[in-house]
Amino acid sequence: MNLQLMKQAMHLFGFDELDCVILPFGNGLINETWLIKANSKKYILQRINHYIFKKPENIAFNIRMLADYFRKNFPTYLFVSTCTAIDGTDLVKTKTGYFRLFHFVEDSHTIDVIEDPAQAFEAAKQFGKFSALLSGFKTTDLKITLSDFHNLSLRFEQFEISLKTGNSSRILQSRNWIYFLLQQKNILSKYEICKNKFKLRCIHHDTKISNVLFDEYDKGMCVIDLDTVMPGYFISDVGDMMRTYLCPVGEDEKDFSKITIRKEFYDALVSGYLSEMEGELSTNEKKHFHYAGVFMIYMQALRFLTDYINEDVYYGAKYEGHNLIRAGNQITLLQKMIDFNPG
Ligand code: GN1
Ligand code: MG
Repeated sequence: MNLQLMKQAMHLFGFDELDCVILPFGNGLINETWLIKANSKKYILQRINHYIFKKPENIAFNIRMLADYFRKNFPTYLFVSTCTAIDGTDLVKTKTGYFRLFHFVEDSHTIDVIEDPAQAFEAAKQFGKFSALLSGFKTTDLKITLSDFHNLSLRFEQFEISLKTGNSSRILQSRNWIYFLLQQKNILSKYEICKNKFKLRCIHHDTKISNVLFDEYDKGMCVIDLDTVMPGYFISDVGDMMRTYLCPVGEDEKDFSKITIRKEFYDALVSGYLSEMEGELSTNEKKHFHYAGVFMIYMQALRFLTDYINEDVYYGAKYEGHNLIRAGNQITLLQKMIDFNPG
């Protein structure tokens, strides 16, 4: 994107655009992020993808409400809130979309690839802490920023629709994986039975490792990227951690022989999460840790394959067949997760 457009956004936050050094930052698939250096301080500027988040003001509303709640009830909790623009809002609208700005948390860093079980423990502890501290918050006060985001029934339905309306040569090309995913429909049946027994909580819904800030000693500081904080079930957060922490390679890896489940990371993740959520989760919920992983990996495999069949309209593709690779990667991981015995 044209640097001038980000500079215009910074201007609306009261910065002299000539003072701003702008660098691309992070690797999210949906929003765009930059690191800004200005007045010898660092900031994070983000443009919200408003084709996906159709009401970005709902995100801003939720972040404000959460910030107020933490300030009042847990003043020492590190909550990364947004900077206020000149017009008093925390979300500015320009011709090219909606921008918001965060202070960069000094002495913090993020991790892109998880290499040590201690990092899994720390991250899971931070996501657990986030939901545990918010257990007194009225979940339904949160606005829905993406409806049915982790509703597996809907994701399955969208997959079925793509099989009727999607690109027919891509359907033919993916037939083995389509068949595999249709055969795993028992994961959906289990979700439909279980979900009503799980408590509706404040759930982050995007618990990948790069959404945790670590300090210089590699201790977790807090969670970031709060766009999808909504009422939900713990299986979303625990499951997405399993999807992204247990395997030594990420969802873009083409060599599927590298896909494995690392038990020591599983154990660290579960104990990190329980170190904050033990007293919150019901006995029934605690029996569903392994299922959480299966649930989220299945959903992501369905989403990637649906997008491939629909010609990459949602995730985009860096090369022809990218979403097919991602789907195959997640299907391989799903099979490994199903076979994995946590002991
Ligand atoms: C998207 O943009 P990013 O990378 O934070 C997606 C997640 C997927 C993830 C897969 C709003 O997250 O649900 O798990 O890609 N977010 C949205 O990499 O769809
Ligand atoms: Mg995200």
